Amino acid sequence: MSSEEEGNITIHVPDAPFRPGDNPVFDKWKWSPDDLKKPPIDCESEETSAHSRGLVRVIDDEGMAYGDWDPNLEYKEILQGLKHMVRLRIFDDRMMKMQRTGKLSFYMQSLGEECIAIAQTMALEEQDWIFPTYRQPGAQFVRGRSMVSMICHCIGNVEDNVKGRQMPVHYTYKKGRFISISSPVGTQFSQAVGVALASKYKQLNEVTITWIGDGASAEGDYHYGLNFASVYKAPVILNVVNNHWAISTHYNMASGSTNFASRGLAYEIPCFRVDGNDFLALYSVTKWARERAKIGLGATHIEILTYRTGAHSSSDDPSRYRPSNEHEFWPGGDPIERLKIHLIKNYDWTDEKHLQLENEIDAEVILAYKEAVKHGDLANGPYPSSDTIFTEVYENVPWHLQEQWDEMNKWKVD
Ligand SMILES: Cc1ncc(C[n+]2csc(CCOP(=O)(O)OP(=O)(O)O)c2C)c(N)n1
Ligand SMILES: [Mg+2]
Repeated sequence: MSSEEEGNITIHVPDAPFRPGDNPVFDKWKWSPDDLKKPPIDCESEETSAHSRGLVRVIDDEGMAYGDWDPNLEYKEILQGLKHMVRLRIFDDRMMKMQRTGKLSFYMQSLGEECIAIAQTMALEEQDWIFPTYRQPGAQFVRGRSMVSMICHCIGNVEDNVKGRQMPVHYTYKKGRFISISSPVGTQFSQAVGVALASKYKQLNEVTITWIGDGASAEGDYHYGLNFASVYKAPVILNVVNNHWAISTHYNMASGSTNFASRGLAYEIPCFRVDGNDFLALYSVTKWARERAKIGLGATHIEILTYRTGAHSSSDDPSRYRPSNEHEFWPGGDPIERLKIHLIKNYDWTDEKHLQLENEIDAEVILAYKEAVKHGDLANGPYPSSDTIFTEVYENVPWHLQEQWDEMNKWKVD
């Protein structure tokens, strides 16, 4: 008798719903922008129960914006959002090509997720703190970082602001309060709560935003963050980006529930599930969360529902583990296409203007790359000095590191 026949004692190990060769099917979305009203800013978490199980939307399938969550932004603000998103997509595309031709060692794209950090950072104030993952580089465009500086970092040349100490795309941008991305996933979640508490302690009008992936939300860091935010009412916006995949692992391995948003209700934190490819919905929910944090009512928890259209990184080949066309079936569509259609239908935007924008940005990226390599390319440098392994960590270098530094200097060639 097999163990299954003896009783239900085998461990259930979920598999992805679709594998290469399968025809992916997603349920058609049943939510429209009219479905969910904005709760009062001082609501109890329970009042967001429907919001956590439904989907906050503003832009419908035809590109029209309506409903209680419509932030009623001016045309120029929405256009600014579109420009940042197009900039990120073209930047990513060029950098991926640089990686493929050996000019960068590693790269990670935000393909299909460009909307998230851009819309949300635009909804914040400039003094607010950003604790990103590698999938939110777009926040830096909103905060004014130059592409040249970003490329210098990705190459690891002498102008890399982190002096070659980080992997490529593990940006940090002090002026924009964009905290260093860390390779161990999830660490930023509890750090963000700590910084938010520091802001509150100092009575500063600062809010902190952070993101974690569906996969990393299976880690303790996620729950520590939620718990501290709940207990101390930290002014923090806690986002889980559910893009369906954690490298090759489907989200059904990260949570036994298909809903990530409502997990925050157990911590009595208001929770929303938001269409992650809807610029206006993301902007609006983030504004709501910032307002609530600002008046001292604490954290908001948001599931951002999206789909990772690209590979996990330049080292990944998703055709090995999922249907290559799966993203085409995702009901959320493409964030840039959706905002573009919204602008064409409602404002002065046209396909021609969009194409011109793409061409301009492409030229801007090429120029930025040429400028960046003046400070060193991957093959030839110049690179940051090897001394930077030892500098800027301790005020006084401890003896055991000094010993290693001296040893290194004996062999040094740079
Ligand atoms: C603590 C830790 N475990 C494992 C890894 C390897 N790793 C890097 S990214 C990743 C997947 C993360 O997926 P998810 O959290 O869903 O974020 P996404 O890449 O989808 O944005 C894994 C397992 C890591 N970097 N750190
Ligand atoms: Mg993921």
